[in-house]
Amino acid sequence: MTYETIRYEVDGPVAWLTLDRPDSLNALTGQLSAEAGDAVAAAGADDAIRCLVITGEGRGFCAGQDLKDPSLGTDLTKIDFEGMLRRTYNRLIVSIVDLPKPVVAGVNGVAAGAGVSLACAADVRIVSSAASFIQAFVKIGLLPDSGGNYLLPRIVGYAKALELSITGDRISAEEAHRIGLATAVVDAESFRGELAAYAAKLAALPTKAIAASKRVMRKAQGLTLEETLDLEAQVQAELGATHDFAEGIFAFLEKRDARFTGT
Ligand code: LHQ
Repeated sequence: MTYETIRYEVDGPVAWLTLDRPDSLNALTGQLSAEAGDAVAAAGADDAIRCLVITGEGRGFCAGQDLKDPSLGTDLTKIDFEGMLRRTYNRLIVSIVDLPKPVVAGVNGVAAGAGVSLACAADVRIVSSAASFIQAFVKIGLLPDSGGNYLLPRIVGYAKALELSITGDRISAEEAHRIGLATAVVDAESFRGELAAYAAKLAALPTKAIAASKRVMRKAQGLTLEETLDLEAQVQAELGATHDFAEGIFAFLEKRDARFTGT
């Protein structure tokens, strides 16, 4: 697929998916969602990729749905919300959450509406000091979508997620960090370098163990303690057969840094 609204670049073991519609603060169109979905799948299919970064070009991370997208039609009261969400956003969000490798949202600037959900679908959020978050849906009479009712409460807790969703108040990067939405806040000047360093750090870790943590912790949200213990025992047995487990043990015994390969 040729990309017109995103860029997909590979730098060693890290793939960079950059939303590339800076004039609209990287607002989402059907085309952008399709291209992003294709890029996420490409990162998933390439064993050499051990971390995916999702970030935005220009001063925005993602302003949510492009409210000027001609494909919405001329009569906005007639939007096929259900079909549109199922076809585009829903698939993209699940593909990111399910990606069996770490995903870093590099929140370079404002995230609004579905842009907040996109950031929440990543495993961690490295946030520029110039960024902010706004659950903008309520300002246009909608409820959070793209997983906003599932992901955000799991990150910041029910009360704060509900407050942000029903007020539509904008919060700063520092506030996002205080409530646990931002994993780290980085000075805007050094953002790109620190984001790359964070991604490189994740890419050097045992990828299969990370994939297992993502899968099991998500699944455990709907399991009992006993079911979770069972699942952990089963998946730990699988990880025990990986190269990276053996390498981790040898490195510990030999008092050296481990060289994980993601296998
Ligand atoms: C935009 C947008 C945008 C187009 C900024 N669209 N151009 C799912 C299914 C179906 C339909 C509906 O929605 C959904 C899910 C959703 O995501 S709903 C939420 C949609 N997003 C919003 O409501 C956010 C709208 N944007 C804003 O509130 C502000 O732009 C924010 C707070 C993000 C940033 O404010 P500022 O920093 O003051 O920037 P700005 O407003 O001046 O925007 C810069 C440009 O970007 C401007 O264009 P212009 O040609 O005037 O310079 C905006 O029109 C454009 N832009 N967001 N979502």
